[in-house]
Amino acid sequence: MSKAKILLVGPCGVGKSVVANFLSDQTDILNSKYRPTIGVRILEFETSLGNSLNVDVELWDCSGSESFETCWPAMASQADGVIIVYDPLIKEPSPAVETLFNYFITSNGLKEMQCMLFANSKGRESTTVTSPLPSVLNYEVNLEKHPGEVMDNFKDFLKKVFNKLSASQEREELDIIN
Ligand SMILES: Nc1nc2c(ncn2[C@@H]2O[C@H](COP(=O)(O)OP(=O)(O)OP(=O)(O)O)[C@@H](O)[C@H]2O)c(=O)[nH]1
Ligand SMILES: [Mg+2]
Repeated sequence: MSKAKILLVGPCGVGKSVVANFLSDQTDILNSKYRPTIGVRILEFETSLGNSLNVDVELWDCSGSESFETCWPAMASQADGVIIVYDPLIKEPSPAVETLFNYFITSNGLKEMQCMLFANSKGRESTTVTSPLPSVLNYEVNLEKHPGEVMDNFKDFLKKVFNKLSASQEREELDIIN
């Protein structure tokens, strides 16, 4: 069974740790008080993608604080997929979604399909938002009202990431034979 390293990145306080806890099946996620992540938290779990396909996920819940930008190279290294979480009600987030995309995707040699945006308005009313990166998958996250959708979007994303991983692996195997 293969394993994918998936990053959750985005500004401080946008809900990355809450989303990480939800995706890794931890309970009581919305009642906790804000505890900024120090550096990074790595959550390892197995999840089912249907058709008796189980995969291992290493979910890196990264701090959004500038003081941990020195950790970005270690976070980015060998990443297979990146979820950028942002608050659609904040006009000029820091770091900007574009900055994160450029660093963790473009400069990191990943393809656009290895990235997904989560617009998390944290249960507040949000008017439909324009995506900061129109060509990248962008989902509105509402863990309070539609948790199932968040999980479905995550699993669809994982399917794409694992398809890409197995295609690369097959190519490497063919290169060895030829
Ligand atoms: N009500 C509600 N609160 C949320 C939701 N998502 C996040 N929060 C709250 O927002 C605060 C920040 O959430 P975190 O998940 O810790 O934020 P973070 O992005 O991990 O922040 P850093 O670790 O500092 O980068 C916490 O108090 C959460 O409980 C949500 O969907 N609904
Ligand atoms: Mg956090």
